[in-house]
Amino acid sequence: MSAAAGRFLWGSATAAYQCEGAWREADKGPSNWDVFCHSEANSVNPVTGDVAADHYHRFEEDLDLMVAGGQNAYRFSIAWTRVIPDGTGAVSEAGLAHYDRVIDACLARGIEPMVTLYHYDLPQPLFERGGWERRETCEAFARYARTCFERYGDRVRLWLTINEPNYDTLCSYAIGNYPPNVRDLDRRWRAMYHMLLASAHAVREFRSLGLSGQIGLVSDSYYIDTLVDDPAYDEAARNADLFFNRSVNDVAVLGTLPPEMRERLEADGCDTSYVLPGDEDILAEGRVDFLGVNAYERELVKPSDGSPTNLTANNTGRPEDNHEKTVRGWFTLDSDPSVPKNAWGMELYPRSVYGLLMDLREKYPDTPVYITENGMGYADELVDGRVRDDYRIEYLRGFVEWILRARAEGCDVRGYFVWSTMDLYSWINGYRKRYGLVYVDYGDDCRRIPKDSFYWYRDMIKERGE
Ligand code: BGP
Repeated sequence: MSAAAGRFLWGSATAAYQCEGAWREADKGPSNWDVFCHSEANSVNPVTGDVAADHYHRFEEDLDLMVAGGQNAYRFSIAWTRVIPDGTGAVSEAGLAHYDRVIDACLARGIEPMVTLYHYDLPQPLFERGGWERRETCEAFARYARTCFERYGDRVRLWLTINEPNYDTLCSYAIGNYPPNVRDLDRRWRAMYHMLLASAHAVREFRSLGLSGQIGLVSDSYYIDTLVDDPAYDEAARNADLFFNRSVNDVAVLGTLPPEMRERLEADGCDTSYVLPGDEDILAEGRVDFLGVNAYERELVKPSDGSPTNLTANNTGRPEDNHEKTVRGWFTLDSDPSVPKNAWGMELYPRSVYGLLMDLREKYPDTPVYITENGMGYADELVDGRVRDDYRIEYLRGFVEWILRARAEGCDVRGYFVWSTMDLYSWINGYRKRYGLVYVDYGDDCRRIPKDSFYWYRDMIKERGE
């Protein structure tokens, strides 16, 4: 039994491509993000994760800081391209050995490792053959997952299959700001379906090995809210819930596509021929033990007037740079002028997590939840050797309060992970947008400097931790 078993987990999170760097070290193969970042398509903030926060070389220092910060858990992802460099071929002993060292370094420090198998970075050869639009990727993922379970299953108690099927595919295939930069909802639903199927395959592999740990999926889930209480708004909220939440969570937790999902897609003229006979058994057997929830903001909606729904992403912090993509009339996004937002348009509304947890308890009463990400992006500045990020402390404190309240009222929440452990590459947002509890001075050899929020988190865990 690992050090933190049974305790509430207070940790922080990262993802391989965003922090490791070492993009060509040992046997590592290229991922879609390596290639995209080096291409002309990467034009909004044209930087790469080649070095990122150099976590590949500094994970021990980062784990030492986590210990100093009172944290008892670390969520990180394995780069598929280190373990199986081309996605489907030979397994790399060097790649496997790297994560042996990371996992062992966690355990030696009393830190519970929570391992994500897939966090946006797909081996480039699989990507070039159609990526998540193809079933072949599900099978390749199952093999990769099994390789990791066999190697680390004796030490890792908490596994996560795939990070954010909803948000990842929205960005990659609907908004089009992530590779492959497609704007086509049909292709988006297909890719997301295959991610969910791949997750179910991995869960089945996990079960077949009879390991003692638990396995979940990470879902970016939203408290769906309206400013007006009337039937038309309620319907918009139900549609948005299906679109953002149930399309992933019902599949992962209940093991089945919501029946109205397929009807709705077909009514929209979407092709659903990728759903094959026999899949329902795979999905049913691939139900998760727990749900990882990335909770940042709510989705505020109002009725659609029949015109297409706008989905927006902002990667620069400049409102004029919103990317928009339309969905066929399910709901319209609303805005509440009384709620503050950060520079990238994210609502700063901690109460949303309470509504979300209550909703998850109602829908999936037997499924424990971990908040696998929550954090605030800000263009932090290092002034006289210190980052005074009171804005972040206020946001995180609000979330912690509402989570603990939901827990006290019976929600089975078992852990909380701040995004992110240290500053890292923020996808298309580049490096200016920082989330870390620890500042990374990119101009000074990636020197680490704990921010005020790091100390606040340490003291809060001491006071509130169980
Ligand atoms: C989540 C992702 C993370 C992280 C975070 C912040 O959706 O799982 O990888 O990046 O969001 O988002 P961003 O960096 O785009 O601001």
